[in-house]
Amino acid sequence: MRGTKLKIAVQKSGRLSDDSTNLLKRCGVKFNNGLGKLKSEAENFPIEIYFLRDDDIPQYVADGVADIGIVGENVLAETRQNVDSIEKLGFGKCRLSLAVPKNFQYQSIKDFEGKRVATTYPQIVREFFAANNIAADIHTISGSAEIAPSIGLADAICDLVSSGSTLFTNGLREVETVMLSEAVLIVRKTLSPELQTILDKLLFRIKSVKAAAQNKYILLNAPNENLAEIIALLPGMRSPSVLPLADSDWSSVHSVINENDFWTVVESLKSKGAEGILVLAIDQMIQ
Ligand code: PRT
Ligand code: ZN
Repeated sequence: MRGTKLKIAVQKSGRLSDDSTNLLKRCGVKFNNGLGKLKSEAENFPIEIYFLRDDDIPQYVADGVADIGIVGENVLAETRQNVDSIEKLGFGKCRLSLAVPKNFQYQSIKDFEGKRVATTYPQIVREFFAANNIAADIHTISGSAEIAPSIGLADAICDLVSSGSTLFTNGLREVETVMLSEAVLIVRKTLSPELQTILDKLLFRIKSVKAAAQNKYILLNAPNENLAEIIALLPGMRSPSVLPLADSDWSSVHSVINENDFWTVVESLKSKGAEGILVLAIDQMIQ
């Protein structure tokens, strides 16, 4: 494809890589992301994909090497580049937390006063302590913060946590959450009108994919005597579709429900006599 292209930076290999490329693919963008590729051109959408280390993405976007990027909010906060974060993407969820050895008698954040804290996020941690009026000694390390206390390098750490099992296996206990994070779409400060048009199209698709992921399509058979109550349980996008069944005492009801309410709604539907409940994933949801 010729003409103006929007350049998007995604993580080359790591925790955000698969989710980032899958998101683009679900937006209908076709490209080849074969191993070792640094750059790929989409076949059917005016974008070019750059595969980079996550820490470099904010700066590349700020400098205009890329127009947009997908990166964790933690990396964005640490690198403090002048870019706009325009959409949360719902994956790469984690938290940046302070953790102490299990035998540390922790009572409050004041216990960090004068302590050595190892982290790969010095800027965020420094700001957090400053905001809480704590003078701690921050040791910047480049990785594996969780081993710092056991080798005597620090009294505590500040690192990303998702399941908590890394902290647990290293004899550490999470005591304070410094920030919550997930992957976000970042954009450089000024885009030409052509690039903005491409971004608006992509963003529209991203929002549809996100909405679809949060919702399910549900079909069921409802006894007509309870139809009103069953419809009330299923608000749908506007309202549920109701079709007559060959058996005149029953109707088929189609609707969309939010994943979070899913099990509660299904239980209520069953208690109202709903049968043959089918639940389907939605590919895209255009709103
Ligand atoms: O090579 P590159 O620099 O691109 O990658 P990277 O090694 O710096 O980053 P990567 O791939 O590990 O993480 C990319 C992004 O994923 C992070 O910036 C976060 O936004 C997000 N993310 C989500 C996480 C985690 N969850 C996570 N659990 N990043 C790292 N971890 C690590 C954490 O540092 C700790 O070592 O996983 C361990 C803890 O996990 P649990 O499940 O044991 O608690
Ligand atoms: Zn990194």
